[in-house]
Amino acid sequence: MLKLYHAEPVANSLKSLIPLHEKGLEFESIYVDLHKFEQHQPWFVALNPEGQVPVLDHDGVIITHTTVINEYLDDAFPDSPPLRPADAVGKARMRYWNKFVDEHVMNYVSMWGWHRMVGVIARSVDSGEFEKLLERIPLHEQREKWRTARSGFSEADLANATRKIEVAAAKVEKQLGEFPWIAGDTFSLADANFFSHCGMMLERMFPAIGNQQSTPRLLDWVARMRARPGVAKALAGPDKTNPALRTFTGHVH
Ligand SMILES: N[C@@H](CCC(=O)N[C@@H](CS)C(=O)NCC(=O)O)C(=O)O
Repeated sequence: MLKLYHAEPVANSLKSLIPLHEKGLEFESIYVDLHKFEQHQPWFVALNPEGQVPVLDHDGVIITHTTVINEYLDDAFPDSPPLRPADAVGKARMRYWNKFVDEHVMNYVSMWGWHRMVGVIARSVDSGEFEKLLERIPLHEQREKWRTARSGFSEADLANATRKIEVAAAKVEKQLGEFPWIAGDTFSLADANFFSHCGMMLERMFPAIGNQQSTPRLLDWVARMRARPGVAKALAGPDKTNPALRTFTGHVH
């Protein structure tokens, strides 16, 4: 029995929902409400001591961290459509792009998301209550991120994040001039990764970076990603994002 504990279909939660749907695997979807800080509740921290989503439970075996979860799903279910290239070169290319997204993209798009969205949520909690919430956050880095989201990220950090996103968009645009999918001729976990962390929200969040003039191939790839039945199913999951804040995500409603 497979269970996925996840939040809205965006970023890390979407990144692991996509392979589950692309592989056509049956799983129990357990929504964790980040707006209510459920990820820091004792029941959830008992499951994942890092207090973050998503978490995969496969017959009682707990797997965390999306890149690990996604490779695990492909290893554990070899009879459903593979999501990694079959050859060694393709596999290496896919791992290279996953590493690139994990190290050079995810945190920078996330910083802007936290600046524009999570900051609003963090500021809606009064300061005494907020300090109590912080005490429950297990990871030092996440505690600091929540604190900074409330007070505001620095202009220098935000400018650096924008620069990283510009570099990433140009790099993927170039790659898509050589191959139809990020790691080569077939859809792979690298596509799920870049789409969830950057591609799906690029045009809405960063119109000066992602647009028909600068990144036409990337936008065509986003449309091809959305047209995949597995990706469309993953995107249709529960979404409690405040509609007023949705402009900043890649959700199309
Ligand atoms: N490296 C982890 C990162 C997980 C992560 O950052 N999850 C976010 C959601 S996108 C989260 O749980 N944020 C809530 C929090 O940290 O309080 C992974 O790949 O799964």
